[in-house]
Amino acid sequence: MTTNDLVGIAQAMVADDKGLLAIDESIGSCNRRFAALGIPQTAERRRAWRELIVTTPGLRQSISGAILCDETIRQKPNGGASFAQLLDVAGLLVGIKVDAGTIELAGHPGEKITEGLDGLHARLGTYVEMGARFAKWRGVITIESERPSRGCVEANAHALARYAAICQQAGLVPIVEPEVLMDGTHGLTRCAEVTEAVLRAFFRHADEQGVVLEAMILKPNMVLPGLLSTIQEDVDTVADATVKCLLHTVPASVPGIAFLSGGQSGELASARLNAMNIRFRGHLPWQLSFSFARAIQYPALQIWAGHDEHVQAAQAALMHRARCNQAARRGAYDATLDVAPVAASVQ
Ligand code: 5MM
Repeated sequence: MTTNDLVGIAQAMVADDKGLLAIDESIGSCNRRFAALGIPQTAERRRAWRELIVTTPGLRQSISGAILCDETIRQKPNGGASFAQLLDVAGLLVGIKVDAGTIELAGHPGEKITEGLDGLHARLGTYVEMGARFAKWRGVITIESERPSRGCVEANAHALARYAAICQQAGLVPIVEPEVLMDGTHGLTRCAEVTEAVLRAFFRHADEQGVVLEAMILKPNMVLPGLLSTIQEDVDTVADATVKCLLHTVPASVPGIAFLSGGQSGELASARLNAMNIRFRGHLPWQLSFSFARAIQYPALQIWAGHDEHVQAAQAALMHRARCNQAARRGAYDATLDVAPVAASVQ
């Protein structure tokens, strides 16, 4: 895989107003979401849910690629082909989450560092053989009165940059996901300050580690007030603050920015992405896209609820959210039409 090949894959990941579908929840995260809906927390039900998603008819019209987790890429869907083969047949690029999750950052109580750099190059080789074309690593940053610390921001930025360089060496396009969490009472301005600091630190480390910016995708949070903030700014204010933050920090060589949804509702995530594209499309150096998990998977997961007889209705709901987000990339999302049409038909 040459650097030019990687650049081509990165561009394809954000081409044609499509976006990425994150179905890479770790076993623990997936089980938590299943438990809330009374779905059995088994490898078989996790496989069935992921198979429902990747076999959704027409997914390729709105989605360029899907991010799997280690369990899923090794599972065999019912038809016998691998998930990577299913995605390939469906016309989607195969991605893989390669971080090993977060632990408490030593010396920084309450803050997290992401693990997984040891042995990463060898693991990536296995994923390439399985059909993966891109990878993903998430760093987690919390906002509180004295947090994040400089040590936490620097450690996570360094890990993300090392991961990205190793991916490119192994022939995978890295998705770099530094997530500033929405949890807390902080306001929009504080989120903007922290997000700017985190992105600045990442691109400084990326430069030092030799990351080819043209061959990566950034997956940041939007700039939002904390969930418990008493002031919740409107969609246009969020759009302006987010784009301003990105213009301050993200080099023009990066081909695309694919947002995480972070716990926003599907409708709000679409509306905010839509507002960014209405206000700035054609005036930005990078594509503004999406790499949502919850904001695409809900309400399809609620409709499915673990029942095979609900598969078609759940796929229709999933496709609806995928189309809404593609429309948002064009600045053509109409929130007044965003009623999940199949939800009422499921008991
Ligand atoms: C922030 O989470 C990522 C995007 O999902 P949302 O759009 O729902 O915020 C997501 O890709 C996440 O990184 C994966 O689900 C893996 O998370 P865990 O914690 O399960 O490793």
